[in-house]
Amino acid sequence: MAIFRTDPLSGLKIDSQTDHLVRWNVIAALATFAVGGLLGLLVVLTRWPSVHLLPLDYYYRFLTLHGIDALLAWIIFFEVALVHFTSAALLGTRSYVPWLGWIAFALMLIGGALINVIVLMGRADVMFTSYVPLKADPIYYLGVILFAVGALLGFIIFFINVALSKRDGGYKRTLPLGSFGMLAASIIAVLTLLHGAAIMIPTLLWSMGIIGDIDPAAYRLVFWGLGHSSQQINVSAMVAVWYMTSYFVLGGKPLNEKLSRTAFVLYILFINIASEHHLLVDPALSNWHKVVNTSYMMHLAVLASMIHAFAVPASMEVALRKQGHTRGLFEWLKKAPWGNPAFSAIAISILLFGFLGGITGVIFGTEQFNIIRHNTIAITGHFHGTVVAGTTVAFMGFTYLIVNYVFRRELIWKGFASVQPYIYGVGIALLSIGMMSAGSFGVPRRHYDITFSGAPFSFSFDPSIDLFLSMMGVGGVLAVTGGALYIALSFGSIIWGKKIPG
Ligand code: HEM
Ligand SMILES: [Cu+2]
Repeated sequence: MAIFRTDPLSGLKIDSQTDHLVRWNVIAALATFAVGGLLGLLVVLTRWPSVHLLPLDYYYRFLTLHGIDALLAWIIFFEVALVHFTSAALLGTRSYVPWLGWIAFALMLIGGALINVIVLMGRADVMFTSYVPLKADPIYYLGVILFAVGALLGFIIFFINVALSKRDGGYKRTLPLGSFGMLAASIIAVLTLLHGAAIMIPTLLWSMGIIGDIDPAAYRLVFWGLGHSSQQINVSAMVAVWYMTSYFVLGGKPLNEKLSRTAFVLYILFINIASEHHLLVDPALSNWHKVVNTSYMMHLAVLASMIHAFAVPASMEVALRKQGHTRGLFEWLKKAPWGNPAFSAIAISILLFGFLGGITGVIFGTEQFNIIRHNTIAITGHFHGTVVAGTTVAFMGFTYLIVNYVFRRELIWKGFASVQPYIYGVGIALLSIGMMSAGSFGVPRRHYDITFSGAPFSFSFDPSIDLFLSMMGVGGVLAVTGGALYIALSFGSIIWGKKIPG
């Protein structure tokens, strides 16, 4: 028998299993984010030439783990929490297969732990992409596979819950938009994780010496079926969070639900095809192929983001005007709850995702431009604009709502909380713009020492490159400060926050 409670703040009907599954996945996400952020600090302090902190091998080791803990673990743990939230709590029905939720959680936890340990032991300095023929200890690939299988089960729970929820009257004809966005995310996740299995299982066998060798071009093609498509899980989940926050904080509803739903479908249809922007300089694929994929198909996925980026602010505007802020064109904007971190995080996420991530993605994904930006730190600047300034910031904001609705705690340190998204957002914006500017001067990504400082002919720096890498460094330190504040606020509230009755 499921035991339900009615949450006094959100009005949601939540059963106790869903409560626990959301809580533990969020706690794991916070923990991995803390480790990933600390490693990000060490890495950025190494790429900042005037600091150049870490020794050579630690730079690559920590870079590998930063990518894994921040991109894989933090984001996916949080997304699985969103799966449970949107397929049960948001529909007012229960978790139908909580045991599967715990198996998924355990697999992800074990897989994540294996990766962390083996990388820190120095046996898997292969960076996030683990391109062959760079070889890691088999334990590393095993960890990735266990984590991915856990995540796959986590996303499959979405389909099970939603199918059974309809029987119990959780929804009538269509899902609410927050759940619909996570439906898109879950469909893409299944496709993505199958690519992951297709490439990681042979690579595991190769590292064990069972398979002779793996063709690097084939590896890259299938890997990006995993690596890029998974970014569309992140974008869909982020947009679902945008819609849900507009609804929870302001009562905002999309003006044209059909349009918003269609935009999610565009993600499902076109994003996998657009994965080829990672392969634009690869000689193995033909030009025709690359151009059709990245200069045509990619724009259909981008169109979807543009629709959402107008639909969400429009839903906010209408809600605020309904509250009586109707003077002039922009009174609603002035009167928006800028001091509420759940709201401001979403506003920052929409703005930065559009300007830093989206626009640069379209540019760098075009074949001609890609030739001069590929493998420069400009690319790292681009994806810190998408998955950090966009997805991570949105998830931070939503954490504050989950602390209220699911952990049933008030936020501690409300003053700090109200500025946290701004600190993180400004930091990441500086980091990302610094990286993109340095990259446009040709600074490579994943490079320990671009001045070759110990060599007989080491050269001193171009002042403009130094300037932009310092901008990245300052932005990075600021972002880590905002990130640490987020961790302190979230854990602090979970432990010491005033209990919300109900
Ligand atoms: C807290 C602030 C953060 C800072 C200061 C930071 C800084 C950096 C730096 C300096 C690099 C290395 C660039 C290079 O040398 O090639 C990097 C790489 C990377 N970062 Fe971050 N980052 C942060 C947050 C994040 C987050 C939240 C995510 C994911 C959601 C993320 C995902 C990645 C990935 C995937 C890489 C590439 C790893 C690789 O090339 O193998 N970062 N980051
Ligand atoms: Cu991509």
